[in-house]
Amino acid sequence: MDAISNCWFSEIQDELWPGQSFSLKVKQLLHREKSKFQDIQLVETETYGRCLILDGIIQCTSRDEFSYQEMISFLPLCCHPNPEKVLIVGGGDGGVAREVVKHPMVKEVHQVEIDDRVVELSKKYLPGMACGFESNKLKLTIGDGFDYMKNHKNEFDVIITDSSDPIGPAVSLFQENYYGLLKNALKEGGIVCSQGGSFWLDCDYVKKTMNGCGLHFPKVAYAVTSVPSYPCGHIGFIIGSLDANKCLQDPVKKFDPREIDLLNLKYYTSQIHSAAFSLPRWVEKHLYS
Ligand code: SPM
Repeated sequence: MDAISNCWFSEIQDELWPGQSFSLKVKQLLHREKSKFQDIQLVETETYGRCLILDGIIQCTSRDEFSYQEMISFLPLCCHPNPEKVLIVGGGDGGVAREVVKHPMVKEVHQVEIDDRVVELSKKYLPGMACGFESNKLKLTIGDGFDYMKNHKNEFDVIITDSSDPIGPAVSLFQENYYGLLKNALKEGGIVCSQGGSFWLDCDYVKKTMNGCGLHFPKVAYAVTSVPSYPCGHIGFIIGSLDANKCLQDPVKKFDPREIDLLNLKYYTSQIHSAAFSLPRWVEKHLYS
């Protein structure tokens, strides 16, 4: 946890990525505290801008955060024919909210985040992400995602789970019963998208999570994006649809280059959407056979 030494922060996590560690050179520790839920650090780095670290794990850096936030948002939104009402679980830095509110069909966004300190510190130190909280489409609730969903049935078109990694309390967001709750909170034809881990780190865990999702959703797929500040330089998303005939690889909403510019998207395009589902042969076999 105290991984800043000689101006380098090293992301050491022996359970999730044993024997490897990504490091960033730190210019300044901006803030550190222990909230009710976790250890929170904000650092200014030499080459990745500002970085949010929770319990010793990098959540986002201002240099590459858009590739994660755009993809976890636009992959499910563009698969849905009319994503009017969206729920975000987690996402305390505001980056996913920033992306979701951009979508022209989205009318209402609800977000439930457990740690108000992550929200407040992101407003102070990560304004480029926390601007998502300023939208008048957004209603933020501080609370537990599980409890929230127990009280919301048949309400949402799309639910995005922007969680930290499956260690400690976040483990529950990768389990089969969580997908059961998600299903109940969705309207007919609804779509979910969750942080789904990396196939390089633990392909069995990705498959296990997809199988859990598959017990409740007739269509499940895994897509990837490139994030240099995450271990192995990439991360995946697990996407589930209640529409058994949905082809998740083909976006129903396609943006032309002019719209992509207007939406200020830097990573997501309709071509990237489809490409994200193309996996190396061994991964494809492992996950789908
Ligand atoms: N809004 C950004 C929050 C990021 N949530 C995901 C963080 C994952 C960090 N670890 C990546 C490890 C890959 N398995």
